[in-house]
Amino acid sequence: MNSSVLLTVEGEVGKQCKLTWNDLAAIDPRWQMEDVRQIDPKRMGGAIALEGILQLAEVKPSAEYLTIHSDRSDFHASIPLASVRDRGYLLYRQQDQPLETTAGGPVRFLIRDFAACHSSEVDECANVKFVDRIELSIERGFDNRPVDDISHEELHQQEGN
Ligand SMILES: Nc1nc2c(c(=O)[nH]1)N[C@H]1C(S)=C(S)[C@@H](COP(=O)(O)O)O[C@H]1N2
Ligand SMILES: [Mo]
Repeated sequence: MNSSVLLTVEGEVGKQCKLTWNDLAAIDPRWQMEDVRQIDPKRMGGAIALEGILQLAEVKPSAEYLTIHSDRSDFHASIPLASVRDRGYLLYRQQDQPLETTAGGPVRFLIRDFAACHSSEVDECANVKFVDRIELSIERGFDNRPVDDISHEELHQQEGN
């Protein structure tokens, strides 16, 4: 498990990355947050700051958008990179174990001070679960977050996505 690729970082980067759990855990401690309860009391576990991942991948100045993909569950959010650069995190661990699927694992995006669902681009819906790919791009990428209360409600009725 610890040697399988959990997260691909691609697009407007100098170095495309395919990261395992061990790679995430080995990122400089200055980017590691031990307990995300400090930014969201509903969540538990350890996270890595988005900025740590961006530096690892040598993000290019041309990157304007960040698209967080869960290809496995077909859920995707694309937001202006500048709007989350200093407040985006990737939750990936519970002590020394991978984050469980029930918590959105093995990798889950989490934004500090997100807005209510579909009240702004950077909303709770952008806290993508089961993230497998992060894409940096010049133009806005694919986004299939629910756009209104009805589609949002339908989404929440579905089990396990
Ligand atoms: N992969 C995936 N991530 C997702 C969703 C989803 O359906 N699939 N729903 C989003 C929406 S609309 C919201 S409001 C939050 C809800 O997070 P929670 O279930 O942990 O409260 O997750 C977001 N992340
Ligand atoms: Mo949402």
